Amino acid sequence: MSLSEIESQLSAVQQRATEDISAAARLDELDKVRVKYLGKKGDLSQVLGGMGKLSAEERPQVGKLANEAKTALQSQLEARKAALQSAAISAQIAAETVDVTMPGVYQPQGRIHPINSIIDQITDIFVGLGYTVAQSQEIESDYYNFEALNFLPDHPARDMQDTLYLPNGQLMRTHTSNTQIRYMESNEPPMRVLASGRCYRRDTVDATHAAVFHQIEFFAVDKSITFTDLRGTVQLFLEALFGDIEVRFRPSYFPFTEPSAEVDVRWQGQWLEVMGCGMIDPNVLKAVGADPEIYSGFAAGLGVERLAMVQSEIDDIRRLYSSDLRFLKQF
Ligand code: 2NL
Repeated sequence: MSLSEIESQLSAVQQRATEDISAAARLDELDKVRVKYLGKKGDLSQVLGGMGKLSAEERPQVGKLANEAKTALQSQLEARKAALQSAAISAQIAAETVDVTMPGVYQPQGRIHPINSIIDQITDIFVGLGYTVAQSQEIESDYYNFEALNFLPDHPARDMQDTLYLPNGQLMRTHTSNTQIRYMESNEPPMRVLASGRCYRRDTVDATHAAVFHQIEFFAVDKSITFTDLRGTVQLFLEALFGDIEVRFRPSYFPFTEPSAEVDVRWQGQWLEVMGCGMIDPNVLKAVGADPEIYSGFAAGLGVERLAMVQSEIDDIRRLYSSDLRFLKQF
């Protein structure tokens, strides 16, 4: 190749490279262009490969031209690279820009459901008295739901329970007392415990009955617990919950307490039944391994829905489970 041929090839390579550089739309494309023209086996090297036949005077001229072409292409590559990088950053900034004038997404404020709210209030009262909070399973065996609680197989009170039985012989607990039996089995007196949770019954749902409901029970076992302790605890609890209020005890019957009582509060001029209670039956203490000659205890239970309905003047238990925001917003 002659000097003029090499010169014209060099300028042709340079022109194509310049076009390819400006056409590269991405950084990886640009790098391919760099390799194609300036790489070891690139177009520029190929042209210089033809230098072999030139004379000693001509070679430095070609070398100079080749260097100039190389430097020019390198600076074009750098400029294009910088332009592509800044375009990429601008695009990213544009994509991530927060439009502060856009209207906000309405996120209504949640609130505590009246059932949970009353459980929280009652829990706070008893924690303040030094009670431990306990919970246990809702699927239970006959033993923990009935037998340990002194419901004998032929006991009429057992028929009073409309229980949901499972195919495997277990049942849905009808009260939270299983928690207390389990707690007493694995702890030694003295103890003061509050149990709360969901309970189940097989019942037709109406304004005052739900198939799933909540119960709270509390109990104390120690060496000299008396009915007076029960009377005082119930009074203190109801006053903490309802304010200054009249409380009366009526004799009653439960299989698991003896003696037993039902508790009424005077509410808007009426006596309203709010809970049941009594001294833990010696048979229940025996079932959990506590000697009734040494220990005694009291226990009480209340229906949470009923208490919420009294406290908040709710006329139908089903409102508590309707998920109707117009209702729930009032609490
Ligand atoms: C009611 C009455 C009551 C109890 C629950 C209880 C638990 C154990 C031992 C003795 Cl493990 N008693 N609980 C006692 C008396 C009444 O609930 O009307 N509940 C809605």
